[in-house]
Amino acid sequence: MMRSEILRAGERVRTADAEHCVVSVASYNDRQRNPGGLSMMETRRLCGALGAEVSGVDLSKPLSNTTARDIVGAFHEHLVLVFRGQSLDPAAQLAFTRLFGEPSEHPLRTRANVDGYPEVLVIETRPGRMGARNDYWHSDISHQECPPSASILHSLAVPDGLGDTMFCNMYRAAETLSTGMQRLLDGMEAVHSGEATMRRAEQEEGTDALRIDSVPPPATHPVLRTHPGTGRRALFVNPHFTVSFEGMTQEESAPLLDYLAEHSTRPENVYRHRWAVGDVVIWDNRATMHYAIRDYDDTIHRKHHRTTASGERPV
Ligand SMILES: O=C(O)CCC(=O)C(=O)O
Ligand SMILES: [Fe+2]
Repeated sequence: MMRSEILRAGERVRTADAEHCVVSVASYNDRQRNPGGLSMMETRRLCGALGAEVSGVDLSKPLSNTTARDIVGAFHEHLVLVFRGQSLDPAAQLAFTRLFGEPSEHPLRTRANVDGYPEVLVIETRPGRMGARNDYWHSDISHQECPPSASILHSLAVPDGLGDTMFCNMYRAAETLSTGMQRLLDGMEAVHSGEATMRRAEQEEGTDALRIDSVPPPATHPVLRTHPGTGRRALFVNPHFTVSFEGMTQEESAPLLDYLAEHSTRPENVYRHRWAVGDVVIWDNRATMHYAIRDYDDTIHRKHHRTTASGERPV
Protein backbone atom coordinates (compact mmCIF):
# COMPACT_ATOMS: atom_id res chain seq x y z
CA MET A 1 0.00 0.00 0.00
CA MET A 2 1.46 3.33 -1.01
CA ARG A 3 -0.69 5.71 1.01
CA SER A 4 1.25 8.02 3.24
CA GLU A 5 -1.41 10.28 4.76
CA ILE A 6 -2.30 10.05 8.42
CA LEU A 7 -5.25 7.78 9.17
CA ARG A 8 -7.89 7.91 11.87
CA ALA A 9 -8.79 4.90 14.00
CA GLY A 10 -11.78 3.01 12.59
CA GLU A 11 -11.14 4.12 9.02
CA ARG A 12 -11.19 1.29 6.52
CA VAL A 13 -8.43 1.00 3.96
CA ARG A 14 -8.21 -1.29 0.94
CA THR A 15 -5.04 -3.10 -0.01
CA ALA A 16 -4.51 -5.39 -2.96
CA ASP A 17 -5.77 -8.42 -1.07
CA ALA A 18 -8.24 -7.20 1.55
CA GLU A 19 -10.00 -4.44 3.35
CA HIS A 20 -8.63 -3.72 6.80
CA CYS A 21 -9.99 -1.73 9.68
CA VAL A 22 -7.34 0.53 11.14
CA VAL A 23 -7.31 -0.48 14.77
CA SER A 24 -3.96 1.04 15.47
CA VAL A 25 -3.27 4.33 13.81
CA ALA A 26 0.13 4.36 15.43
CA SER A 27 1.08 1.05 13.81
CA TYR A 28 -0.08 2.18 10.42
CA ASN A 29 1.76 5.47 10.54
CA ASP A 30 4.81 3.74 11.94
CA ARG A 31 4.82 1.43 8.96
CA GLN A 32 4.78 4.38 6.62
CA ARG A 33 8.13 5.30 8.10
CA ASN A 34 9.21 1.66 7.83
CA PRO A 35 8.34 0.53 4.33
CA GLY A 36 8.53 -3.22 4.17
CA GLY A 37 7.18 -3.36 7.74
CA LEU A 38 4.17 -5.41 8.72
CA SER A 39 0.63 -5.31 7.47
CA MET A 40 -2.04 -3.91 9.72
CA MET A 41 -2.86 -5.57 13.01
CA GLU A 42 -6.46 -6.33 13.92
CA THR A 43 -7.81 -8.08 16.99
CA ARG A 44 -11.05 -10.02 17.22
CA ARG A 45 -12.41 -11.30 20.52
CA LEU A 46 -12.78 -15.09 20.62
CA CYS A 47 -15.32 -15.46 23.43
CA GLY A 48 -16.71 -13.62 26.44
CA ALA A 49 -14.18 -15.00 28.91
CA LEU A 50 -10.80 -14.29 27.31
CA GLY A 51 -8.81 -14.66 24.11
CA ALA A 52 -8.42 -12.70 20.89
CA GLU A 53 -7.34 -13.59 17.39
CA VAL A 54 -4.74 -11.23 15.97
CA SER A 55 -4.42 -10.84 12.23
CA GLY A 56 -2.31 -8.71 9.94
CA VAL A 57 0.96 -9.58 11.66
CA ASP A 58 3.74 -11.80 10.33
CA LEU A 59 5.66 -12.91 13.41
CA SER A 60 8.55 -14.25 11.35
CA LYS A 61 9.56 -10.68 10.45
CA PRO A 62 11.02 -8.10 12.82
CA LEU A 63 8.19 -6.17 14.51
CA SER A 64 8.17 -2.38 14.59
CA ASN A 65 8.19 -0.90 18.09
CA THR A 66 4.61 0.21 17.72
CA THR A 67 3.35 -3.17 16.58
CA ALA A 68 5.24 -4.81 19.42
CA ARG A 69 3.57 -2.39 21.83
CA ASP A 70 0.15 -3.11 20.31
CA ILE A 71 0.68 -6.86 20.71
CA VAL A 72 1.68 -6.49 24.36
CA GLY A 73 -1.34 -4.22 24.91
CA ALA A 74 -3.67 -6.80 23.33
CA PHE A 75 -2.03 -9.52 25.42
CA HIS A 76 -2.74 -7.58 28.62
CA GLU A 77 -6.32 -7.03 27.57
CA HIS A 78 -7.18 -10.52 26.27
CA LEU A 79 -4.70 -12.84 28.12
CA VAL A 80 -4.59 -15.34 25.25
CA LEU A 81 -3.64 -14.28 21.72
CA VAL A 82 -4.04 -16.48 18.66
CA PHE A 83 -2.01 -15.77 15.50
CA ARG A 84 -3.02 -17.97 12.56
CA GLY A 85 -0.98 -19.09 9.57
CA GLN A 86 2.47 -18.39 11.00
CA SER A 87 5.69 -20.12 10.11
CA LEU A 88 8.35 -19.59 12.75
CA ASP A 89 11.70 -21.30 12.95
CA PRO A 90 13.07 -21.70 16.50
CA ALA A 91 15.09 -18.46 16.30
CA ALA A 92 12.02 -16.47 15.21
CA GLN A 93 9.89 -18.03 17.96
CA LEU A 94 12.55 -17.04 20.51
CA ALA A 95 12.66 -13.50 19.11
CA PHE A 96 8.87 -13.22 19.54
CA THR A 97 9.12 -14.70 23.05
CA ARG A 98 11.54 -11.91 24.05
CA LEU A 99 8.69 -9.40 23.72
CA PHE A 100 7.32 -10.88 26.94
CA GLY A 101 10.45 -11.80 28.88
CA GLU A 102 13.78 -13.57 28.56
CA PRO A 103 13.23 -17.09 27.15
CA SER A 104 13.91 -19.75 29.78
CA GLU A 105 14.66 -23.45 29.69
CA HIS A 106 12.31 -25.78 31.55
CA PRO A 107 13.73 -25.97 35.10
CA LEU A 108 12.88 -29.68 35.42
CA ARG A 109 13.94 -30.56 31.88
CA THR A 110 10.78 -32.58 31.42
CA ARG A 111 10.84 -32.50 27.64
CA ALA A 112 13.23 -32.80 24.76
CA ASN A 113 14.30 -29.56 23.12
CA VAL A 114 15.04 -28.63 19.54
CA ASP A 115 18.70 -29.36 18.76
CA GLY A 116 20.79 -26.29 19.51
CA TYR A 117 17.86 -24.46 21.15
CA PRO A 118 17.56 -25.47 24.81
CA GLU A 119 14.71 -22.97 25.32
CA VAL A 120 12.53 -24.48 22.57
CA LEU A 121 10.72 -27.58 23.86
CA VAL A 122 9.12 -30.18 21.64
CA ILE A 123 5.62 -31.26 22.71
CA GLU A 124 4.75 -34.22 20.55
CA THR A 125 2.56 -37.31 20.20
CA ARG A 126 3.36 -39.41 17.16
CA PRO A 127 2.42 -42.89 16.02
CA GLY A 128 3.69 -45.30 18.66
CA ARG A 129 4.52 -42.69 21.31
CA MET A 130 2.19 -40.54 23.38
CA GLY A 131 3.24 -37.10 24.55
CA ALA A 132 3.22 -36.40 28.28
CA ARG A 133 -0.14 -35.54 29.77
CA ASN A 134 -1.13 -31.98 30.44
CA ASP A 135 -4.81 -32.74 30.94
CA TYR A 136 -5.09 -30.89 34.21
CA TRP A 137 -5.69 -27.22 34.86
CA HIS A 138 -2.45 -25.43 35.59
CA SER A 139 -0.40 -22.29 35.27
CA ASP A 140 3.01 -23.28 33.91
CA ILE A 141 5.72 -24.11 36.45
CA SER A 142 4.00 -22.19 39.25
CA HIS A 143 6.27 -24.03 41.72
CA GLN A 144 9.14 -21.76 40.66
CA GLU A 145 9.96 -18.75 42.82
CA CYS A 146 9.60 -16.65 39.68
CA PRO A 147 7.18 -18.56 37.44
CA PRO A 148 7.07 -17.74 33.71
CA SER A 149 5.06 -14.73 32.61
CA ALA A 150 3.99 -16.24 29.31
CA SER A 151 4.14 -19.48 27.34
CA ILE A 152 3.95 -19.77 23.57
CA LEU A 153 2.98 -22.78 21.47
CA HIS A 154 3.53 -22.94 17.73
CA SER A 155 1.66 -25.82 16.14
CA LEU A 156 3.44 -27.91 13.54
CA ALA A 157 1.16 -30.97 13.30
CA VAL A 158 -2.50 -31.23 14.30
CA PRO A 159 -4.79 -34.26 14.35
CA ASP A 160 -8.09 -33.27 12.75
CA GLY A 161 -10.49 -32.04 15.44
CA LEU A 162 -8.50 -33.54 18.32
CA GLY A 163 -6.21 -32.22 21.04
CA ASP A 164 -7.81 -28.83 21.74
CA THR A 165 -6.41 -26.71 24.57
CA MET A 166 -8.61 -24.83 27.05
CA PHE A 167 -7.80 -21.58 28.85
CA CYS A 168 -9.60 -19.83 31.72
CA ASN A 169 -9.52 -16.25 32.98
CA MET A 170 -8.19 -15.94 36.54
CA TYR A 171 -9.01 -12.22 36.88
CA ARG A 172 -12.60 -13.10 36.27
CA ALA A 173 -12.30 -16.04 38.66
CA ALA A 174 -11.15 -13.64 41.40
CA GLU A 175 -13.69 -10.94 40.60
CA THR A 176 -16.68 -13.30 40.54
CA LEU A 177 -16.01 -14.62 44.05
CA SER A 178 -18.16 -13.12 46.81
CA THR A 179 -16.66 -10.17 48.65
CA GLY A 180 -16.54 -12.37 51.75
CA MET A 181 -14.43 -14.98 49.94
CA GLN A 182 -12.20 -12.29 48.40
CA ARG A 183 -11.60 -10.88 51.90
CA LEU A 184 -10.74 -14.35 53.19
CA LEU A 185 -8.23 -15.00 50.40
CA ASP A 186 -6.68 -11.54 50.61
CA GLY A 187 -3.33 -11.95 52.35
CA MET A 188 -3.40 -15.77 52.20
CA GLU A 189 -0.50 -17.61 50.59
CA ALA A 190 -0.39 -21.01 48.92
CA VAL A 191 2.30 -23.64 48.52
CA HIS A 192 3.16 -24.74 44.94
CA SER A 193 5.15 -27.95 44.41
CA GLY A 194 6.73 -29.67 41.39
CA GLU A 195 6.11 -33.14 42.84
CA ALA A 196 3.08 -33.82 40.66
CA THR A 197 5.24 -33.26 37.59
CA MET A 198 7.83 -35.69 38.94
CA ARG A 199 5.10 -38.31 39.56
CA ARG A 200 3.76 -37.73 36.05
CA ALA A 201 7.15 -38.57 34.59
CA GLU A 202 7.34 -41.73 36.75
CA GLN A 203 3.87 -42.91 35.77
CA GLU A 204 4.28 -42.11 32.12
CA GLU A 205 7.05 -44.40 30.98
CA GLY A 206 7.11 -44.47 27.21
CA THR A 207 5.86 -40.91 26.69
CA ASP A 208 7.98 -37.89 25.84
CA ALA A 209 8.08 -36.90 29.55
CA LEU A 210 11.69 -37.24 30.65
CA ARG A 211 12.30 -38.72 34.12
CA ILE A 212 13.04 -36.35 36.98
CA ASP A 213 14.85 -37.52 40.11
CA SER A 214 14.19 -34.55 42.35
CA VAL A 215 12.36 -31.26 42.37
CA PRO A 216 13.37 -27.99 44.00
CA PRO A 217 11.67 -27.08 47.29
CA PRO A 218 8.09 -25.78 46.94
CA ALA A 219 7.46 -22.06 46.50
CA THR A 220 4.92 -19.97 48.38
CA HIS A 221 2.89 -17.39 46.44
CA PRO A 222 0.02 -15.04 47.28
CA VAL A 223 -3.39 -16.56 46.52
CA LEU A 224 -4.44 -13.27 44.90
CA ARG A 225 -1.57 -11.81 42.90
CA THR A 226 -1.32 -8.38 41.30
CA HIS A 227 -0.41 -8.43 37.61
CA PRO A 228 2.58 -6.15 37.04
CA GLY A 229 1.35 -5.10 33.58
CA THR A 230 -2.26 -4.29 34.40
CA GLY A 231 -2.44 -3.77 38.18
CA ARG A 232 -5.41 -6.18 38.26
CA ARG A 233 -5.67 -8.99 40.79
CA ALA A 234 -5.87 -12.59 39.64
CA LEU A 235 -6.54 -15.79 41.55
CA PHE A 236 -3.25 -17.70 41.54
CA VAL A 237 -3.84 -21.29 42.65
CA ASN A 238 -4.09 -24.30 40.34
CA PRO A 239 -5.05 -27.95 40.85
CA HIS A 240 -1.76 -29.38 39.55
CA PHE A 241 0.93 -27.49 41.45
CA THR A 242 -0.87 -25.93 44.43
CA VAL A 243 -0.80 -28.43 47.30
CA SER A 244 -2.02 -26.40 50.27
CA PHE A 245 -2.51 -22.98 51.79
CA GLU A 246 0.47 -21.77 53.77
CA GLY A 247 0.13 -22.78 57.44
CA MET A 248 -2.60 -25.36 56.74
CA THR A 249 -2.49 -29.11 56.04
CA GLN A 250 -3.30 -30.56 52.64
CA GLU A 251 -6.49 -32.07 54.07
CA GLU A 252 -7.60 -28.70 55.46
CA SER A 253 -6.77 -26.93 52.21
CA ALA A 254 -8.32 -29.39 49.76
CA PRO A 255 -12.01 -28.37 50.05
CA LEU A 256 -11.31 -24.69 49.35
CA LEU A 257 -8.73 -25.44 46.64
CA ASP A 258 -11.24 -27.77 44.98
CA TYR A 259 -13.93 -25.12 45.16
CA LEU A 260 -11.64 -22.46 43.64
CA ALA A 261 -10.65 -24.81 40.81
CA GLU A 262 -14.26 -25.58 40.01
CA HIS A 263 -15.24 -21.91 40.24
CA SER A 264 -12.38 -20.86 37.91
CA THR A 265 -13.09 -23.41 35.20
CA ARG A 266 -16.84 -22.99 34.71
CA PRO A 267 -17.67 -23.08 31.00
CA GLU A 268 -18.46 -19.37 30.80
CA ASN A 269 -14.92 -18.62 32.03
CA VAL A 270 -13.21 -20.82 29.42
CA TYR A 271 -11.95 -20.43 25.85
CA ARG A 272 -11.35 -23.70 24.00
CA HIS A 273 -8.77 -23.45 21.23
CA ARG A 274 -9.04 -25.70 18.19
CA TRP A 275 -5.56 -25.97 16.70
CA ALA A 276 -4.56 -25.59 13.07
CA VAL A 277 -1.05 -25.99 11.71
CA GLY A 278 0.69 -22.61 11.81
CA ASP A 279 -1.08 -21.31 14.92
CA VAL A 280 0.96 -19.37 17.42
CA VAL A 281 -0.85 -19.11 20.73
CA ILE A 282 0.49 -17.14 23.67
CA TRP A 283 -1.04 -17.15 27.15
CA ASP A 284 -0.41 -15.17 30.31
CA ASN A 285 0.49 -17.56 33.13
CA ARG A 286 -0.13 -14.80 35.69
CA ALA A 287 -3.82 -14.51 34.89
CA THR A 288 -4.88 -17.79 33.21
CA MET A 289 -4.80 -21.55 33.64
CA HIS A 290 -4.82 -24.02 30.76
CA TYR A 291 -5.73 -27.67 30.14
CA ALA A 292 -4.60 -29.80 27.18
CA ILE A 293 -7.42 -32.15 26.20
CA ARG A 294 -6.20 -35.71 25.63
CA ASP A 295 -8.95 -37.11 23.43
CA TYR A 296 -6.53 -38.92 21.12
CA ASP A 297 -4.25 -41.93 21.22
CA ASP A 298 -0.84 -42.75 19.81
CA THR A 299 -2.08 -43.27 16.27
CA ILE A 300 -2.06 -39.55 15.52
CA HIS A 301 0.56 -36.85 15.07
CA ARG A 302 0.34 -33.70 17.20
CA LYS A 303 3.38 -31.48 17.52
CA HIS A 304 4.15 -28.06 18.97
CA HIS A 305 7.24 -26.04 19.70
CA ARG A 306 6.91 -24.39 23.09
CA THR A 307 8.80 -21.41 24.46
CA THR A 308 8.52 -19.76 27.84
CA ALA A 309 9.17 -16.15 28.85
CA SER A 310 10.54 -15.67 32.35
CA GLY A 311 8.48 -13.79 34.88
CA GLU A 312 8.79 -12.07 38.23
CA ARG A 313 8.14 -13.18 41.81
CA PRO A 314 4.35 -13.03 42.34
CA VAL A 315 3.16 -10.27 44.70
O1 LIG B 1 -0.23 -29.45 24.53
C1 LIG B 1 -0.88 -28.46 24.84
O2 LIG B 1 -1.86 -28.08 24.22
C2 LIG B 1 -0.49 -27.64 26.05
C3 LIG B 1 0.60 -28.27 26.81
C4 LIG B 1 0.98 -27.46 28.02
O3 LIG B 1 0.37 -27.52 29.04
C5 LIG B 1 2.10 -26.55 27.89
O4 LIG B 1 2.80 -26.56 26.87
O5 LIG B 1 2.33 -25.80 28.84
FE1 LIG C 1 1.21 -26.08 30.48
